[in-house]
Amino acid sequence: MSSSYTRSNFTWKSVRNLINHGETKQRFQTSSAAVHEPHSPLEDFYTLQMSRLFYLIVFFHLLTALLVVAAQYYFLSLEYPLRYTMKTVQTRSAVESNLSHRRGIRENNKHSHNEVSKVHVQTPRRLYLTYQPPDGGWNNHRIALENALIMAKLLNRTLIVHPLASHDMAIFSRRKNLVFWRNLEKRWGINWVYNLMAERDLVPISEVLDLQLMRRVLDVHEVKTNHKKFLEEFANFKWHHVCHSDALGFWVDAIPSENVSSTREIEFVPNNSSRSIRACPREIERYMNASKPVIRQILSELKNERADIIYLSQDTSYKANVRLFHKEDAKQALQWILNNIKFSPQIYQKAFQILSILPQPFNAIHVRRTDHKISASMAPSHWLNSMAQKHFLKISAALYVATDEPNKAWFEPFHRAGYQLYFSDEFFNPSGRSFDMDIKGLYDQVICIHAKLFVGSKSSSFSGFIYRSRGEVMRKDGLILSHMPVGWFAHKLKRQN
Ligand SMILES: Nc1nc2c(ncn2[C@@H]2O[C@H](COP(=O)(O)OP(=O)(O)O)[C@@H](O)[C@H]2O)c(=O)[nH]1
Ligand SMILES: [Mg+2]
Repeated sequence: MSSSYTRSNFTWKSVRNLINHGETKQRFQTSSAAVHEPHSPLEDFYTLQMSRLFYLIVFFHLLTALLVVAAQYYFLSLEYPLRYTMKTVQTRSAVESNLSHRRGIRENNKHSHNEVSKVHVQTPRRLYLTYQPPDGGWNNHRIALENALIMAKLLNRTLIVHPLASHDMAIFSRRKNLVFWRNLEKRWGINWVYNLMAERDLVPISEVLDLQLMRRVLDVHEVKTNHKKFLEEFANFKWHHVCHSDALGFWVDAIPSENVSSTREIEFVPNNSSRSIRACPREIERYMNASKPVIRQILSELKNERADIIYLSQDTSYKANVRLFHKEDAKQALQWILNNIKFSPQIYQKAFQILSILPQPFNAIHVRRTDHKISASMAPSHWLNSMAQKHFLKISAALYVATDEPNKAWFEPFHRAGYQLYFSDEFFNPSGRSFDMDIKGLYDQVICIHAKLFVGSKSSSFSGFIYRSRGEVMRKDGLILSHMPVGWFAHKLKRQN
């Protein structure tokens, strides 16, 4: 038989054909039959090459499969504690004994994992609640923290707080590897940009918020590492993951049994954004045909939970929309937030320095641009009209502009309308770090809070915090309805930053 695979027509396609059509087998049979039939040495040579190629292909397939499994294992370890992975018990003990905040007193670190767990259940210990920080700016993170604070307080658990991530770096990283993040999201849910952020792009939250103040409400434990390291360090604790999407419903502290029927009257506007629909795929599937809103009760669902850490995963905390059943409890929860979520003294100090240089009186605006779809589509006339309606120029021509818009020429129409503009760039020494913009934003917020008049950007949580701190909010029944994540059960629930 003459070889149909000469050197010139030997291609990958021919190899595939060989494998697909079983010709390899034939070829081998042909070669063994050749003991009796004369054949050319060239034919033997090609037969040998083909069989080597075949094994090489099988080897590469196996290697690829192994790599895929290893990659999945790696990404799982980022979302779930390593307890679920193959880390040895010895490694766990080593990690745990390094934690300054470890639970109870352990006499013997050489217990097996099960023995250790038993000791924990019996030992009086600190119970924690924490949240997945959302991929987003600092005020998005603040909202996640505020909701978690209320839930931790209701459950009498220590709140674990996390560093803030550079918004610029998060956007850069997302745009650069969009396909990668989308694939991760499809498989494992959202917020991967935050989870994989390097520590150099994070700021400890104690540098931004006054944790002393927060500790007046509840016990707070601060994490300063990135999220991946945090998950690893707490890996041998017992975790309880909770996932909730505001496409389905919201949280309430507890509904007394005699009031269950009142839930039918509740007005709920589901969040049908693609982000809310992508979050918590299992819950979305589970409650697909359930009547909406799906109301989850914090106390009955979580009060008796014995896990060391309750983890509000994906956007659960950011979009929790916590409602309190009794109006007085809702008022109390609002006070926990209003009185105890404030900037750190060092932020106020620097912001007040800038304030002392500004002409008095002055007005302010917040113009949200860059990645904010709603505000970025608006022209200067939008802000000019709002300012005219509030008679800004009657108070002062001095206008402080808080903005993420890098192109200052965009503000030319404001000059022409008679305003004298001040930007934080004039007062800020950049450090060259990725979060300069965010730090500048904090000073911007304090200054806007202290301006005579203020106009912000619609649907921006950055503006929302300014409005709330200025007391410019919608009120009803002695409660705040806007720019406040928690509220009263009886009020219509429509999310607003
Ligand atoms: N310096 C500065 N940064 C801003 C301003 N507006 C937005 N940013 C940046 O954009 C991020 C805004 O995200 P976030 O605080 O979540 O507010 P939101 O996206 O508007 O709801 C901030 O962390 C800043 O990095 C501003 O007026 N000044
Ligand atoms: Mg944001």
